[in-house]
Amino acid sequence: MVTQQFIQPDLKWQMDNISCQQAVDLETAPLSAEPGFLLWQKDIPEAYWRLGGQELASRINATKARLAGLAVVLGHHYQREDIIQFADYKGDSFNLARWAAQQRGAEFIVFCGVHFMAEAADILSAPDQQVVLPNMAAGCTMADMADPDDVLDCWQQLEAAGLAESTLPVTYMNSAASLKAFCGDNGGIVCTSSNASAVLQWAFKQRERVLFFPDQHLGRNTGVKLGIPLDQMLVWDPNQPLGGHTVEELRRARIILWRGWCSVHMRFTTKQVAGARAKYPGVTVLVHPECTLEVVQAADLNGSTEFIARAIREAPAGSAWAVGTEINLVSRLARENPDKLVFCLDTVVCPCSTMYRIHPAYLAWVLEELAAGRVVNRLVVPEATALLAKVALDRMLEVH
Ligand code: CIZ
Ligand code: SF4
Repeated sequence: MVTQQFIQPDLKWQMDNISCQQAVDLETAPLSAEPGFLLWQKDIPEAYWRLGGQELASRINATKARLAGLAVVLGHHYQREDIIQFADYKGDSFNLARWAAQQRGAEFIVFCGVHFMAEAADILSAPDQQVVLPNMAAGCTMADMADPDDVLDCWQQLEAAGLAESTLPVTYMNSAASLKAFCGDNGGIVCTSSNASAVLQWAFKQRERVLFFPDQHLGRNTGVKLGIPLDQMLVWDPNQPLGGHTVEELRRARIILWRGWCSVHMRFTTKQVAGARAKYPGVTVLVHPECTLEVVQAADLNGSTEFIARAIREAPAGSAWAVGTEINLVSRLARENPDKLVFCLDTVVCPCSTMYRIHPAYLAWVLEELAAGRVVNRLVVPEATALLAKVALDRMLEVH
Protein backbone atom coordinates (compact mmCIF):
# COMPACT_ATOMS: atom_id res chain seq x y z
CA MET A 1 0.00 0.00 0.00
CA VAL A 2 1.39 3.43 -0.93
CA THR A 3 1.90 5.83 1.97
CA GLN A 4 3.75 8.49 0.01
CA GLN A 5 6.57 7.96 2.44
CA PHE A 6 8.99 9.03 -0.25
CA ILE A 7 7.49 12.33 -1.32
CA GLN A 8 9.54 15.13 0.15
CA PRO A 9 7.58 16.19 3.29
CA ASP A 10 7.37 19.91 2.57
CA LEU A 11 6.24 19.30 -0.99
CA LYS A 12 3.52 17.01 0.32
CA TRP A 13 2.47 19.77 2.67
CA GLN A 14 2.20 22.34 -0.10
CA MET A 15 0.33 20.02 -2.44
CA ASP A 16 -2.16 19.10 0.21
CA ASN A 17 -2.58 22.53 1.65
CA ILE A 18 -5.28 23.51 -0.80
CA SER A 19 -7.85 21.85 1.40
CA CYS A 20 -7.40 24.45 4.18
CA GLN A 21 -10.72 26.19 3.91
CA GLN A 22 -12.76 23.03 3.70
CA ALA A 23 -11.11 21.42 6.67
CA VAL A 24 -12.55 23.70 9.30
CA ASP A 25 -15.88 23.68 7.60
CA LEU A 26 -18.41 21.24 8.98
CA GLU A 27 -19.74 20.43 5.52
CA THR A 28 -18.34 17.21 4.10
CA ALA A 29 -17.31 17.57 0.49
CA PRO A 30 -17.53 14.35 -1.55
CA LEU A 31 -14.17 12.65 -1.96
CA SER A 32 -14.08 13.56 -5.66
CA ALA A 33 -14.35 17.27 -4.78
CA GLU A 34 -11.39 17.18 -2.38
CA PRO A 35 -8.38 18.77 -4.12
CA GLY A 36 -6.04 16.68 -1.99
CA PHE A 37 -7.58 13.38 -3.18
CA LEU A 38 -4.73 13.25 -5.69
CA LEU A 39 -2.43 12.30 -2.84
CA TRP A 40 -4.82 10.05 -0.93
CA GLN A 41 -5.45 6.33 -1.14
CA LYS A 42 -7.05 5.91 -4.54
CA ASP A 43 -8.10 2.29 -4.58
CA ILE A 44 -11.21 3.11 -2.60
CA PRO A 45 -14.02 1.92 -4.90
CA GLU A 46 -15.48 4.63 -7.10
CA ALA A 47 -18.89 4.02 -5.59
CA TYR A 48 -17.67 6.02 -2.57
CA TRP A 49 -16.19 8.96 -4.49
CA ARG A 50 -19.31 11.04 -4.92
CA LEU A 51 -21.28 10.31 -1.76
CA GLY A 52 -22.38 13.37 0.20
CA GLY A 53 -21.89 13.99 3.91
CA GLN A 54 -25.37 13.00 5.03
CA GLU A 55 -25.45 9.73 3.20
CA LEU A 56 -21.98 8.86 4.46
CA ALA A 57 -22.94 9.72 8.04
CA SER A 58 -26.05 7.57 8.00
CA ARG A 59 -24.18 4.64 6.42
CA ILE A 60 -21.37 4.93 8.98
CA ASN A 61 -23.87 5.01 11.85
CA ALA A 62 -25.79 2.03 10.52
CA THR A 63 -22.64 -0.01 9.95
CA LYS A 64 -21.21 0.88 13.34
CA ALA A 65 -24.40 -0.40 14.92
CA ARG A 66 -24.07 -3.68 13.03
CA LEU A 67 -20.46 -4.00 14.17
CA ALA A 68 -21.15 -3.16 17.84
CA GLY A 69 -18.91 -5.22 20.10
CA LEU A 70 -16.77 -6.33 17.16
CA ALA A 71 -15.19 -3.06 16.05
CA VAL A 72 -14.31 0.14 17.88
CA VAL A 73 -13.46 3.47 16.33
CA LEU A 74 -10.63 5.49 17.85
CA GLY A 75 -10.27 9.18 16.97
CA HIS A 76 -7.30 11.47 17.47
CA HIS A 77 -7.92 15.02 18.70
CA TYR A 78 -6.79 16.45 15.35
CA GLN A 79 -9.40 14.57 13.34
CA ARG A 80 -12.01 16.52 11.46
CA GLU A 81 -15.45 16.99 13.02
CA ASP A 82 -17.20 14.77 10.50
CA ILE A 83 -14.96 11.90 11.67
CA ILE A 84 -14.51 12.52 15.39
CA GLN A 85 -18.29 12.35 15.84
CA PHE A 86 -18.05 8.59 15.21
CA ALA A 87 -15.19 7.93 17.64
CA ASP A 88 -15.92 5.60 20.55
CA TYR A 89 -12.69 6.83 22.15
CA LYS A 90 -11.04 10.20 21.56
CA GLY A 91 -7.58 11.13 22.71
CA ASP A 92 -3.98 11.96 22.00
CA SER A 93 -1.59 9.35 20.67
CA PHE A 94 -0.51 8.42 24.19
CA ASN A 95 -4.00 7.74 25.51
CA LEU A 96 -5.07 5.99 22.35
CA ALA A 97 -1.96 3.77 22.51
CA ARG A 98 -2.66 3.05 26.18
CA TRP A 99 -6.25 2.25 25.33
CA ALA A 100 -5.14 -0.17 22.63
CA ALA A 101 -2.82 -1.86 25.16
CA GLN A 102 -5.58 -2.30 27.72
CA GLN A 103 -8.70 -3.22 25.77
CA ARG A 104 -9.03 -6.75 24.59
CA GLY A 105 -12.72 -6.80 23.68
CA ALA A 106 -12.95 -5.59 20.10
CA GLU A 107 -11.59 -7.70 17.30
CA PHE A 108 -11.13 -4.67 15.04
CA ILE A 109 -9.64 -1.31 16.00
CA VAL A 110 -10.49 1.27 13.35
CA PHE A 111 -7.93 3.98 13.93
CA CYS A 112 -8.89 7.47 12.77
CA GLY A 113 -5.52 9.11 13.08
CA VAL A 114 -2.25 8.82 11.20
CA HIS A 115 -0.03 5.92 10.21
CA PHE A 116 2.41 5.93 13.16
CA MET A 117 -0.48 5.94 15.65
CA ALA A 118 -2.13 2.94 14.01
CA GLU A 119 1.24 1.17 14.04
CA ALA A 120 1.53 1.80 17.79
CA ALA A 121 -1.99 0.43 18.29
CA ASP A 122 -1.09 -2.70 16.33
CA ILE A 123 2.06 -3.21 18.39
CA LEU A 124 0.29 -2.75 21.72
CA SER A 125 -2.97 -4.56 21.00
CA ALA A 126 -3.49 -8.30 21.46
CA PRO A 127 -2.39 -10.64 18.64
CA ASP A 128 -6.01 -11.50 17.79
CA GLN A 129 -6.94 -7.83 17.33
CA GLN A 130 -6.63 -6.21 13.92
CA VAL A 131 -5.95 -2.52 13.34
CA VAL A 132 -7.46 -0.78 10.34
CA LEU A 133 -6.34 2.64 9.09
CA PRO A 134 -9.18 4.03 6.92
CA ASN A 135 -6.84 5.85 4.52
CA MET A 136 -3.39 4.30 4.22
CA ALA A 137 -2.02 7.61 2.90
CA ALA A 138 -2.69 9.35 6.23
CA GLY A 139 0.90 9.75 7.35
CA CYS A 140 2.72 12.46 9.29
CA THR A 141 5.12 14.81 7.55
CA MET A 142 7.18 15.16 10.69
CA ALA A 143 7.51 11.39 11.14
CA ASP A 144 8.67 11.15 7.52
CA MET A 145 11.51 13.57 8.27
CA ALA A 146 13.30 10.88 10.26
CA ASP A 147 14.14 8.39 7.55
CA PRO A 148 15.14 5.17 9.36
CA ASP A 149 18.24 4.80 7.15
CA ASP A 150 19.38 8.31 8.08
CA VAL A 151 18.88 7.64 11.79
CA LEU A 152 20.84 4.38 11.56
CA ASP A 153 23.56 6.21 9.69
CA CYS A 154 23.67 8.83 12.44
CA TRP A 155 23.95 6.09 15.06
CA GLN A 156 26.80 4.43 13.16
CA GLN A 157 28.63 7.75 13.06
CA LEU A 158 28.13 8.14 16.80
CA GLU A 159 29.43 4.59 17.27
CA ALA A 160 32.51 5.33 15.17
CA ALA A 161 33.12 8.47 17.23
CA GLY A 162 32.88 6.43 20.45
CA LEU A 163 29.76 8.30 21.55
CA ALA A 164 26.96 5.77 21.06
CA GLU A 165 27.56 4.00 24.38
CA SER A 166 26.92 7.18 26.29
CA THR A 167 23.93 8.23 24.14
CA LEU A 168 20.35 7.06 24.58
CA PRO A 169 18.00 7.15 21.57
CA VAL A 170 14.60 8.69 22.34
CA THR A 171 11.95 8.82 19.68
CA TYR A 172 8.83 10.89 19.71
CA MET A 173 5.73 8.78 19.16
CA ASN A 174 5.52 10.48 15.72
CA SER A 175 7.94 8.08 14.06
CA ALA A 176 8.05 4.86 12.07
CA ALA A 177 7.70 1.58 13.97
CA SER A 178 11.20 0.61 12.83
CA LEU A 179 12.61 3.61 14.70
CA LYS A 180 10.74 2.63 17.83
CA ALA A 181 12.29 -0.82 17.35
CA PHE A 182 15.72 0.78 16.98
CA CYS A 183 15.16 2.51 20.33
CA GLY A 184 13.93 -0.71 21.93
CA ASP A 185 17.07 -2.47 20.71
CA ASN A 186 19.44 0.18 22.02
CA GLY A 187 18.14 0.78 25.55
CA GLY A 188 15.97 3.66 24.33
CA ILE A 189 12.41 4.74 24.76
CA VAL A 190 9.42 6.44 23.11
CA CYS A 191 7.87 9.68 24.34
CA THR A 192 4.81 11.74 23.54
CA SER A 193 4.20 15.39 24.23
CA SER A 194 2.38 14.45 27.45
CA ASN A 195 5.35 12.66 28.99
CA ALA A 196 8.44 14.12 27.31
CA SER A 197 9.87 15.62 30.54
CA ALA A 198 9.48 12.39 32.51
CA VAL A 199 10.96 10.39 29.65
CA LEU A 200 13.99 12.68 29.28
CA GLN A 201 14.59 12.59 33.03
CA TRP A 202 14.50 8.81 32.86
CA ALA A 203 16.82 8.87 29.85
CA PHE A 204 19.42 10.98 31.65
CA LYS A 205 19.47 8.44 34.47
CA GLN A 206 20.54 5.84 31.92
CA ARG A 207 23.11 7.76 29.86
CA GLU A 208 24.87 11.11 29.62
CA ARG A 209 23.34 12.23 26.38
CA VAL A 210 20.16 11.78 24.34
CA LEU A 211 19.62 11.48 20.60
CA PHE A 212 16.10 12.87 20.16
CA PHE A 213 14.08 12.47 16.96
CA PRO A 214 12.24 13.50 14.85
CA ASP A 215 11.00 16.80 16.39
CA GLN A 216 13.77 19.19 17.31
CA HIS A 217 11.28 21.60 18.88
CA LEU A 218 9.72 19.18 21.36
CA GLY A 219 13.25 18.02 22.21
CA ARG A 220 14.57 21.56 22.70
CA ASN A 221 11.54 22.81 24.61
CA THR A 222 11.70 19.83 26.94
CA GLY A 223 15.45 20.23 27.38
CA VAL A 224 14.97 23.89 28.35
CA LYS A 225 12.24 22.85 30.81
CA LEU A 226 14.77 20.52 32.44
CA GLY A 227 17.37 23.30 32.66
CA ILE A 228 19.69 22.13 29.89
CA PRO A 229 21.56 25.11 28.39
CA LEU A 230 20.86 25.81 24.72
CA ASP A 231 24.51 25.41 23.79
CA GLN A 232 24.35 21.82 25.00
CA MET A 233 21.64 20.99 22.48
CA LEU A 234 22.81 20.51 18.89
CA VAL A 235 20.80 19.94 15.75
CA TRP A 236 21.87 16.92 13.72
CA ASP A 237 21.63 17.59 10.00
CA PRO A 238 21.43 14.19 8.28
CA ASN A 239 22.86 15.70 5.09
CA GLN A 240 26.20 16.57 6.68
CA PRO A 241 29.00 14.41 8.06
CA LEU A 242 28.64 14.08 11.84
CA GLY A 243 25.40 16.02 11.50
CA GLY A 244 27.42 19.19 10.86
CA HIS A 245 29.47 19.07 14.09
CA THR A 246 32.84 17.99 15.40
CA VAL A 247 33.22 14.94 17.61
CA GLU A 248 34.14 17.24 20.47
CA GLU A 249 30.97 19.34 20.05
CA LEU A 250 28.88 16.17 20.00
CA ARG A 251 30.66 14.86 23.09
CA ARG A 252 29.77 18.02 25.00
CA ALA A 253 26.11 17.91 23.89
CA ARG A 254 23.43 16.68 26.29
CA ILE A 255 20.78 16.43 23.57
CA ILE A 256 21.37 15.79 19.88
CA LEU A 257 18.20 16.99 18.17
CA TRP A 258 17.07 15.61 14.84
CA ARG A 259 16.39 18.21 12.16
CA GLY A 260 12.64 17.64 12.01
CA TRP A 261 9.57 19.76 12.64
CA CYS A 262 5.81 19.89 12.32
CA SER A 263 4.64 22.17 9.51
CA VAL A 264 1.38 22.85 11.34
CA HIS A 265 3.02 24.08 14.54
CA MET A 266 5.79 25.98 12.73
CA ARG A 267 3.13 28.41 11.54
CA PHE A 268 2.76 29.96 14.99
CA THR A 269 4.86 33.07 15.63
CA THR A 270 5.72 35.44 18.45
CA LYS A 271 4.06 38.17 16.43
CA GLN A 272 0.76 36.30 16.66
CA VAL A 273 1.28 35.96 20.41
CA ALA A 274 1.85 39.72 20.73
CA GLY A 275 -1.18 40.36 18.49
CA ALA A 276 -3.45 38.19 20.66
CA ARG A 277 -2.27 39.93 23.82
CA ALA A 278 -2.82 43.37 22.31
CA LYS A 279 -6.32 42.51 21.12
CA TYR A 280 -7.45 40.59 24.21
CA PRO A 281 -5.68 41.90 27.33
CA GLY A 282 -5.65 39.17 29.97
CA VAL A 283 -5.78 36.36 27.40
CA THR A 284 -3.90 33.18 28.27
CA VAL A 285 -1.69 32.00 25.44
CA LEU A 286 -1.45 28.22 25.38
CA VAL A 287 0.66 26.44 22.76
CA HIS A 288 1.85 22.98 21.87
CA PRO A 289 5.54 22.14 22.50
CA GLU A 290 5.99 21.34 18.79
CA CYS A 291 6.06 25.15 18.37
CA THR A 292 9.43 26.89 18.32
CA LEU A 293 11.17 27.75 21.59
CA GLU A 294 10.53 31.47 20.97
CA VAL A 295 6.79 30.87 20.69
CA VAL A 296 6.75 28.57 23.71
CA GLN A 297 8.64 31.18 25.73
CA ALA A 298 6.29 33.96 24.59
CA ALA A 299 3.27 31.86 25.62
CA ASP A 300 1.91 31.50 29.16
CA LEU A 301 1.54 27.75 29.05
CA ASN A 302 2.50 24.88 26.80
CA GLY A 303 1.58 21.25 26.72
CA SER A 304 0.15 18.30 24.84
CA THR A 305 -3.30 18.26 23.33
CA GLU A 306 -4.62 16.54 26.47
CA PHE A 307 -3.05 19.28 28.58
CA ILE A 308 -4.54 21.98 26.35
CA ALA A 309 -8.03 20.45 26.46
CA ARG A 310 -7.92 20.01 30.25
CA ALA A 311 -6.60 23.53 30.93
CA ILE A 312 -9.44 25.07 28.95
CA ARG A 313 -12.10 22.75 30.35
CA GLU A 314 -11.07 23.57 33.92
CA ALA A 315 -10.70 27.32 33.36
CA PRO A 316 -13.20 29.76 34.86
CA ALA A 317 -16.10 30.98 32.75
CA GLY A 318 -15.30 34.23 30.99
CA SER A 319 -11.60 33.45 30.56
CA ALA A 320 -9.93 33.96 27.16
CA TRP A 321 -7.58 31.48 25.47
CA ALA A 322 -5.37 31.94 22.42
CA VAL A 323 -4.35 28.46 21.38
CA GLY A 324 -1.45 27.36 19.19
CA THR A 325 -2.24 23.90 17.91
CA GLU A 326 -4.12 22.13 15.11
CA ILE A 327 -7.28 23.98 14.09
CA ASN A 328 -9.77 21.11 14.32
CA LEU A 329 -8.97 20.69 18.00
CA VAL A 330 -9.08 24.44 18.66
CA SER A 331 -12.45 24.81 16.94
CA ARG A 332 -13.81 21.85 18.92
CA LEU A 333 -12.59 23.32 22.21
CA ALA A 334 -14.25 26.62 21.29
CA ARG A 335 -17.55 24.82 20.67
CA GLU A 336 -17.28 22.70 23.81
CA ASN A 337 -16.50 25.71 26.01
CA PRO A 338 -19.09 28.31 24.99
CA ASP A 339 -18.66 30.16 28.31
CA LYS A 340 -15.02 30.97 27.39
CA LEU A 341 -13.36 32.71 24.49
CA VAL A 342 -11.21 30.15 22.70
CA PHE A 343 -9.52 31.02 19.42
CA CYS A 344 -6.57 29.97 17.28
CA LEU A 345 -3.44 32.11 17.47
CA ASP A 346 -3.10 32.02 13.68
CA THR A 347 -6.14 33.48 11.97
CA VAL A 348 -5.38 31.76 8.67
CA VAL A 349 -4.24 28.54 10.21
CA CYS A 350 -4.40 25.35 8.19
CA PRO A 351 -5.31 21.94 9.50
CA CYS A 352 -2.97 19.00 9.62
CA SER A 353 -3.35 17.97 6.01
CA THR A 354 -2.50 14.33 6.64
CA MET A 355 -4.94 13.91 9.53
CA TYR A 356 -7.51 15.44 7.19
CA ARG A 357 -7.09 12.56 4.77
CA ILE A 358 -9.35 10.40 6.94
CA HIS A 359 -12.45 11.40 5.02
CA PRO A 360 -15.85 9.89 5.96
CA ALA A 361 -15.89 8.01 2.63
CA TYR A 362 -12.88 5.99 3.81
CA LEU A 363 -14.44 5.30 7.18
CA ALA A 364 -17.68 4.15 5.51
CA TRP A 365 -15.68 1.96 3.14
CA VAL A 366 -13.60 0.13 5.75
CA LEU A 367 -16.57 -0.33 8.10
CA GLU A 368 -18.84 -1.64 5.34
CA GLU A 369 -16.12 -4.05 4.28
CA LEU A 370 -15.79 -5.29 7.86
CA ALA A 371 -19.54 -5.76 8.05
CA ALA A 372 -19.30 -7.83 4.85
CA GLY A 373 -16.62 -10.00 6.48
CA ARG A 374 -13.66 -8.46 4.62
CA VAL A 375 -10.76 -6.57 6.17
CA VAL A 376 -9.32 -3.78 4.04
CA ASN A 377 -6.48 -1.47 5.04
CA ARG A 378 -5.26 -3.69 7.83
CA LEU A 379 -2.08 -2.29 9.26
CA VAL A 380 0.40 -4.92 10.31
CA VAL A 381 3.81 -4.18 11.79
CA PRO A 382 6.19 -7.08 11.01
CA GLU A 383 6.64 -9.22 14.10
CA ALA A 384 10.38 -8.72 14.60
CA THR A 385 9.93 -4.92 14.43
CA ALA A 386 6.85 -5.03 16.64
CA LEU A 387 8.62 -7.00 19.39
CA LEU A 388 11.48 -4.51 19.67
CA ALA A 389 9.23 -1.48 19.27
CA LYS A 390 7.06 -2.81 22.09
CA VAL A 391 10.10 -2.82 24.38
CA ALA A 392 10.47 0.95 23.84
CA LEU A 393 6.72 1.58 24.08
CA ASP A 394 6.39 -0.46 27.26
CA ARG A 395 9.22 1.56 28.80
CA MET A 396 7.25 4.68 27.93
CA LEU A 397 4.05 3.33 29.48
CA GLU A 398 5.96 2.53 32.68
CA VAL A 399 7.69 5.91 32.94
CA HIS A 400 4.54 8.00 32.61
O1 CIZ B 1 0.72 12.96 20.74
C1 CIZ B 1 -0.22 13.35 20.06
O2 CIZ B 1 -1.31 12.82 20.03
C2 CIZ B 1 -0.04 14.56 19.26
C3 CIZ B 1 0.21 14.39 17.83
C4 CIZ B 1 -0.10 15.71 19.85
C5 CIZ B 1 -0.41 15.84 21.27
O3 CIZ B 1 0.18 16.68 21.92
O4 CIZ B 1 -1.29 15.15 21.77
FE1 SF4 C 1 2.35 15.14 12.15
FE2 SF4 C 1 2.20 17.78 12.63
FE3 SF4 C 1 0.08 16.45 11.69
FE4 SF4 C 1 0.86 16.06 14.19
S1 SF4 C 1 0.07 17.96 13.34
S2 SF4 C 1 0.28 14.46 12.74
S3 SF4 C 1 3.13 16.23 13.94
S4 SF4 C 1 2.10 16.76 10.66
